[in-house]
Amino acid sequence: MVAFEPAGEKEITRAIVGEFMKDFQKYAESDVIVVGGGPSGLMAAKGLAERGVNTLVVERNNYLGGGFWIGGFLLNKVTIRAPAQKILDELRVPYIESSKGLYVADGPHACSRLIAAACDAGAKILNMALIDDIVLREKNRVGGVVINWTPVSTLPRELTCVDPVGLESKLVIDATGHDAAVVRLLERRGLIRVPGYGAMWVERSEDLVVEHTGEVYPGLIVAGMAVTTAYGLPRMGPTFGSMLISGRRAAEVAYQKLQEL
Ligand code: 48F
Repeated sequence: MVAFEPAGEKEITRAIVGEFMKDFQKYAESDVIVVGGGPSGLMAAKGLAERGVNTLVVERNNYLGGGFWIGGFLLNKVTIRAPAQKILDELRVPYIESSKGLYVADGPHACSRLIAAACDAGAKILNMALIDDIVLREKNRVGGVVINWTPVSTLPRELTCVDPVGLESKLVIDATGHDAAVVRLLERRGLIRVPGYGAMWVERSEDLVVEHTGEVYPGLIVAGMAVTTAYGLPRMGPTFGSMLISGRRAAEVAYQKLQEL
């Protein structure tokens, strides 16, 4: 027989609310907010948190990982082209070489290890929260994001109107995948032109994504597939090497910018 400690409903509720609010108080102001918890966002958050940067990941779903669980066509094998398999080595994800320089791993294994690595590094995660708008400061520099609970976005306006809340940060990273949701918010305000991503061409896309990862607008860094949308680059389909390397690069760029602020 197992005898559990006598903690009831009220203690459980207080534990959840108390700890959540402690984090929320602190992360109302972060060094970096990463929007989107897919492979690029998680790599960016991991890289920053490892350097001691206060990093908050805002993710609209109740899970993390984005497209990294499934390798395409509902099949859960993920592919990675060299040299990105070195990141799988660092994450201790097993893989096989399927053809020269092309590696295959199990999506759930790779994705869960990456999530754990970002959390182990100290990145904080806010789930079920959607980016609703952007905070702009002097000279229209990005200074944070406006968020609302994901379920609020599905409520009919005539039923209720729930104001969002604002979070401040020194930098924001748009890692929202094809949507490039933060970049699109700037476009909506006429501050940036967004060409949208081009047709599939993996051998060109991966190199270009890494090359273009960086500050797309003052205070806003773009990573992962959002880079293709922001710069009109070809899409790449189901391969993830450049997502991981782009996320790592976004962390390096953000860290450098933080030193200069
Ligand atoms: O789509 P996603 O995995 O983006 P990524 O890191 O990787 C792309 C690949 O998965 C794949 C590909 C290349 O391999 O073509 O698509 O660039 O993860 C994006 C995350 O952002 C969240 C979304 O739920 C997902 O977890 N997200 C998207 N829009 C918002 C958001 C938003 N407005 N607010 C908060 N989270």
